[in-house]
Amino acid sequence: MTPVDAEPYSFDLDPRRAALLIIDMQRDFLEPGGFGEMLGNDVSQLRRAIEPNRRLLEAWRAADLFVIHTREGHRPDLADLPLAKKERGHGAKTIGDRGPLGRILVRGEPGHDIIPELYPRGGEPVIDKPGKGAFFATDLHAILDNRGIRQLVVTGVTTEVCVNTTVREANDRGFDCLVLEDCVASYFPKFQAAGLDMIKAQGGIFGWVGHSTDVMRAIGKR
Ligand code: TIU
Repeated sequence: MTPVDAEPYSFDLDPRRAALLIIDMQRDFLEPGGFGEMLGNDVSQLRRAIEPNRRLLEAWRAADLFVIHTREGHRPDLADLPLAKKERGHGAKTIGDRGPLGRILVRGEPGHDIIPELYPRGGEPVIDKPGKGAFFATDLHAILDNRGIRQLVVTGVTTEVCVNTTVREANDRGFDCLVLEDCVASYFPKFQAAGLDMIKAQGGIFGWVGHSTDVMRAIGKR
C-alpha cells in the first residue's frame, strides 16, 4: 500500500489491485462537431484534461499497471438506444444522425473513437457502454473481478455525468475510487466543482478526490 494525498483523507493505493479507468475521452465529447457540441456545449472546456491524462497514462503504462478505457455509444442499428435518450433535448440533430465526425455517438464512427493523445494500446480493454455508467450493460465488472482489481483511479469526462455515474456504480459494487481532479473535466465549471465535492463529502461517501501528480509519485514516476 502506498499513501496518496487525497480528500477527505489519504488514499492507500495498492497498484497491483488498482486499474486506471479512463472514461469517454472520445472525439465526440472533446472535438467540435460531435455529441458534446450537438448538446450545445463548448468543447474547449474539456480539453484541459488531455495533457494531465496523457502524462498519467504514460506513467501508469511505464509502471506496467492495468488500464481500462471506456467509450459511450450505440450500435449502428441503434437497437440499444432508448427512445428517451434519442429524443431528449429536441435538438436539430440527435444520436445516430450524421455530423462532421460521422454518425453521432455510433460505434465505429470517427467521433466515437478515443482521441489520439490517449489512444488505447493492445492489452488495454476498451469498454463500449450504451449508458452514462460504465457498469450498466457492459462486462466491466467481470473484467475487474478476473484481474483481482479492487481500486479504481478514475479520470475522463464529464465529471458530473459519466464520471459521477460510474463512480456511484463502482461504489455500490464495493470498489474504492480515487477521482483525479486535474484529469476529469466538465463543460460547466460549477458542475466540475460540485461533481468533485459530492464524491468526497460525508467522509468520502462515494470515494476520494486527488491529483495526478500525487498518483505518479506513488507509482514511482514524476
Ligand atoms: N453530456 C455530458 O456532459 N456527458 C455525456 O453525455 N457523457 C459523458 O459524460 N461521457
